Amino acid sequence: NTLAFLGCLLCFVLLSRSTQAQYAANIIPKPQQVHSLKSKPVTLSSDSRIYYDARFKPQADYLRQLLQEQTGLNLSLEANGKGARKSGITLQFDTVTVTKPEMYVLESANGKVTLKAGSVNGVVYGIQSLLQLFPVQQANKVQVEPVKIVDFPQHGYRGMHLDVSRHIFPLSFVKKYIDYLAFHKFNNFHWHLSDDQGWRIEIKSYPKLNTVGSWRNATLIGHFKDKPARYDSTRYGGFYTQEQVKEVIAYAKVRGINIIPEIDIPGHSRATIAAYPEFSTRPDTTWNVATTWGMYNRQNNVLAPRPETFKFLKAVFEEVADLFPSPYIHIGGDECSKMWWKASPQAQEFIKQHNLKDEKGLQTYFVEQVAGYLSAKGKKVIGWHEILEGDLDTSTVVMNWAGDKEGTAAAMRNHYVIMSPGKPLYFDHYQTQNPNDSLAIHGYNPLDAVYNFSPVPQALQGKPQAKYILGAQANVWTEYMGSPAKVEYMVFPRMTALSEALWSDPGQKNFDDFKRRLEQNVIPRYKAWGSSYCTDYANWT
Ligand code: TNX
Repeated sequence: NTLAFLGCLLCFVLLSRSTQAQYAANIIPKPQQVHSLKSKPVTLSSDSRIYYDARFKPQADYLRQLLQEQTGLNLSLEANGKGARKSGITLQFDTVTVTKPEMYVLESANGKVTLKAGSVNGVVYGIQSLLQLFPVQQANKVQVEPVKIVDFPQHGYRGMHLDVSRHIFPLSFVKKYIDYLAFHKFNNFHWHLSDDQGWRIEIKSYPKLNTVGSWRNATLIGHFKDKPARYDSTRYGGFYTQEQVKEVIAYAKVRGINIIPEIDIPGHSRATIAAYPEFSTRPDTTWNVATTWGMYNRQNNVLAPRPETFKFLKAVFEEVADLFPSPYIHIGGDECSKMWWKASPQAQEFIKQHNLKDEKGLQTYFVEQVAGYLSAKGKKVIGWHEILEGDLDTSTVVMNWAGDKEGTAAAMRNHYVIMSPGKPLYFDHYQTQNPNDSLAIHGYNPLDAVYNFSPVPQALQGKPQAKYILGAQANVWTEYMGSPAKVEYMVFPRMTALSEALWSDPGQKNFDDFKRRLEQNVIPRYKAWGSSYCTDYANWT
């Protein structure tokens, strides 16, 4: 009797806990609305099915795969968007209940799970929340907590960047990185494909970009746990073929992620002029692919305004535009040192002939030429905020790596802006003040600063121009990240904090509650994914 009584008590405690939305209360990023429902948990077992609207077939496959990884259950699929006859999960197309972009409504009760969305992104986000309604490891029979979630993002552009020039990573890791983005409800992956230290995408019309520009004589040694990190002079490099790039694009598409490729011009072009010195201001000289990093003021990395350079840029950007479905292509534009143009009679002559004001005008000329090639392909341009040094038309989207002041200025000039301020969104900076931390670049961007970040600058709040702030992105420059493990260590858990800063209602932000959810819900997932992460994140704030 006593045993039976204790058993009942345990049942009661367990049931009442579940009506408090125990798991839903731990979801990251925090959903806009969570309502506990009075119902038993929904049981999924091997004969449950995934029902799907035909529009969401790839996402039904994606859900099946994630569910199998997390629980071992392998559910079969059935094309039927109206809903379950047996127990199961329905991915339903719905634009009546679902009224906002990227929104989803997830309900688990009375033996069924229904996920309503009007877009691929909405379904993907509902799937991520669904998988957080039960423990990270739960085998065979899955109990889904009874709950209704109504959810949509606070900001439309939620991005993560990865620099594959300073270090290239296996294709499998690029895909894993995209999985990380999908889990965190990001919708844009900014792929930094060219820089001084290496050209990383196959370009068929200019093959020396790959035979020469993709390789350098510098390899990072001891970059992660071992110190001190340093470069030696061994050969390093590689590039992604166009077939591989297509594979990644398709992989990202299923997960609701747009890929924005960046080819960085007219500065940061050392790998290009190493391959084709005729595009530099000193065509008679040979240049090596860069073996050190920095602003490169004194080392040439700038394209010269020659007819053959523009022919080259047209061909490259056309190949890139044909490959990537993204409506936006990133053309770089950052840190272009003007001294090489100042020192070049040919560049000076070009400035005069084209009635440009000065070197800044020449930079704008480059941007406008490329914008023209891209607009003929139906694409718009994104560039780092330095592109605003000249007069540009407002169709160009500004990616602002400086602070609120520059972001505000761009918005006041009626440019759409993606905020990506070095503080706190450069994840190549340190996240701890531990003197023994793995080598990173100057600067300290701790977890709480990332969590408390808000994309819309104070000065724009309440102003009509606030609408120009599309959202934000964190940048992962990889000068000291020579392996996937180091990248993971630098992005986790800061990426998790950023996901909430961009997705969730700012009125519900609470750093202590975030840390609790991080520890109870997300860190176990880093472990399940086999990912590195910084364990020191809380001790240095
Ligand atoms: C500046 S910010 C760069 C990158 C470096 C980074 C290091 C920007 C657009 N350019 O080339 O990798 O600093 O933090």
